[in-house]
Amino acid sequence: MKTEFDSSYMDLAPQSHSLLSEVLVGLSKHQKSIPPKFLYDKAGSEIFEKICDLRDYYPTRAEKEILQTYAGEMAEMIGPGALIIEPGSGAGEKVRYLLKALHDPSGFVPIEIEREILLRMTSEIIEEFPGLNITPVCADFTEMLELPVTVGMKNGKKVIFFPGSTIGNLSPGEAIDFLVHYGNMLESGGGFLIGADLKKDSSILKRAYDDSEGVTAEFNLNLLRRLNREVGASFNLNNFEHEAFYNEEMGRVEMHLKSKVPQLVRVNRTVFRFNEGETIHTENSYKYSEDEFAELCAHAGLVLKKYWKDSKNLFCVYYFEKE
Ligand code: AVI
Repeated sequence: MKTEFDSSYMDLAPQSHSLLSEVLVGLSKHQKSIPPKFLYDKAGSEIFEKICDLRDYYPTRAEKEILQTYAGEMAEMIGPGALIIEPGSGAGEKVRYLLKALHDPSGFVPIEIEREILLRMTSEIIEEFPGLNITPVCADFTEMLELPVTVGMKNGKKVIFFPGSTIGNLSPGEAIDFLVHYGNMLESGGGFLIGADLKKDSSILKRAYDDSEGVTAEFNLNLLRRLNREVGASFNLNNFEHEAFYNEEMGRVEMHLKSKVPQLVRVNRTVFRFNEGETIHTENSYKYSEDEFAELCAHAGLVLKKYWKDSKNLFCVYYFEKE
């Protein structure tokens, strides 16, 4: 059967043994932790979409305002015939602002771990942008996959689009590794268009990550539900609670799951002890000033060309070029 897009890269997603082994390693640490990427199973991704619409959660609204207002300027900087690569593309809502504004884009390469979401978004984009060459890649973008150099290749400049402040969920060291790795896919002069959350009053941050409707709590606790289902764990969700706070010294919001009682929990064949008040660290969300972010990216050989902020100065979208 003839497909309307290149489907050669639809099977690079990891299997569930990676979930079990990474969880066993994380729960064996002194500060128990689980990598944040595991928050996004199908249910988690749906809850995250609800978070994005919350009044208390400002980043999505602020970034959309920036894209709506300045996509034309961004397109001018990028130039005609560009190939857009988007790691962790999700439902692909934000890239549409960019694709609409770009002059004759040559292609789009979304990279997304959730196959169903990727397929839905691919067919929507095909319909909305007829003639655009689209190469969906079903993979975990944090695994530093090697995309064959030929993926989606045409003549224009390649630009990595990384919105949503997902870069803030990586430690600064991981963020540099990520930028270097993806930067290797670009020629000199290729670009990065990155959305990153700005530092601000901690009360605004607290509200955004511990919202009054309890949706973020549900998002965090869903991780335990996933582990019960997928790797034979015995978490009692009533015995854990969501915790989120701004760690001023580290410049990051931390999300934890806190044990309300002393308890034993089985994960597959291993039993873990939790003291009352002990936590599993599930996510960091780093916040950067404009200068801090430009300095971070300079470590990966990227030169800041321009940045745009929303009207309330909450969020920033940066355009960098590879040296
Ligand atoms: C996906 N990421 C950028 C979100 C953030 O703001 O760090 C994830 C999130 N966690 C809780 N709320 C939103």
